[in-house]
Amino acid sequence: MKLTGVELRRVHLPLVAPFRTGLGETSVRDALLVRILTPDGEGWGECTAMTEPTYTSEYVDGAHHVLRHHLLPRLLAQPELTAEGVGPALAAVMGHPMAKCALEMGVLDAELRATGVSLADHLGAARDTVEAGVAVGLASSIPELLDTVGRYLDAGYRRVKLKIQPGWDVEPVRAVRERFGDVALHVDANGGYRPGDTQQLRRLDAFALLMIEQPFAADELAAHAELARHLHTPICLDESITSAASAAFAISTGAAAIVNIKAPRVGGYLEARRVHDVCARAGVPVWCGGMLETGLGRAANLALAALPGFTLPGDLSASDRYYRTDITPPFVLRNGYLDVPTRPGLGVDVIGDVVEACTTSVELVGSD
Ligand code: OSB
Ligand code: MG
Repeated sequence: MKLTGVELRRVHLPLVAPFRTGLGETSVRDALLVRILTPDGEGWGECTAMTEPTYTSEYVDGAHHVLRHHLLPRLLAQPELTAEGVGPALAAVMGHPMAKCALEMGVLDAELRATGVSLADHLGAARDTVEAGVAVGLASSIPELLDTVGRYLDAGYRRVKLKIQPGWDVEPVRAVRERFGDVALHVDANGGYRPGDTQQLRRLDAFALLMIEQPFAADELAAHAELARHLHTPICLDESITSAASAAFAISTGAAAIVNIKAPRVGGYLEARRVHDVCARAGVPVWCGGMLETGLGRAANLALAALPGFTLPGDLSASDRYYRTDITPPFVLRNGYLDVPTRPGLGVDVIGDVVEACTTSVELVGSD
């Protein structure tokens, strides 16, 4: 396949409610979409970098720049391209996995649409529905938190993840346990604790949590392994896992008993499948993380989450948990599950009018 051009498009989508974590607050998703143009048809990808570089070092303006000036020239110079070839074609550029993921996703969509294969089948999906979980941000009070969690449980979500930070941990978890009983519950700290906080984290052992996600900074692998020796609650790593190799190493050191797989964080859906394979061989359960994606990223995440090793519910929620109007037909909950798209490629089409209406900039980069 020869690329004839790539469109970079920024869209602003207001969230139905602000999402607050220890990293900051998001109320509008400033998403960067790529449209891959080929003589055999087009494909869409989504770059999930956030507005600010607070989750990892990537952020949307930086991703836009590296795509425009470093990644697209390399990709467009390829005489022939396959989705498998995207990673190697971009390997000379260090880092920027979310920007790279968007391009590989767009090429996968174009290639699989042209050959009539769904992303789920291509990756090796083992199921056609996926259990839906929901991530709940920091709240301003316990009553407000209980109200939010109650509404999600009423909607059918099968697992709740609470964002925590020092000063907002044991009390909110206790309150949710007391009110909602043995609901599947876990917490995510986005690296907000320090190794000296071990005694405080041990207090969470009283609440039968499924896991505690990323208590310490991304590079604190030894500290996570040490914490695991003092905690009954399993430790899950998110930010620390940047590739299949880093997953294998984290598991071997005892730093990760569970892995959150986000394709954008590891450079694409093909590397995400390799992370899944490494974890499956080690007997480590995985689940699919989210980045407040539009329907494009959600479609791809559902395909990934249908692989056999994804044995825990992910941060995969219905479109209406994020957006009043999504850029694809909305994903809806059915008895707490979401359908895995079955049509070729990502299996979803963007709605032209909606995309146009929320576009803030668009640039077409040609092959010469
Ligand atoms: O840590 O999983 C995280 C969103 C942005 C950056 C980091 C994270 C998140 C989420 C969102 O938790 C979950 C979702 O998309 O539903
Ligand atoms: Mg996380």
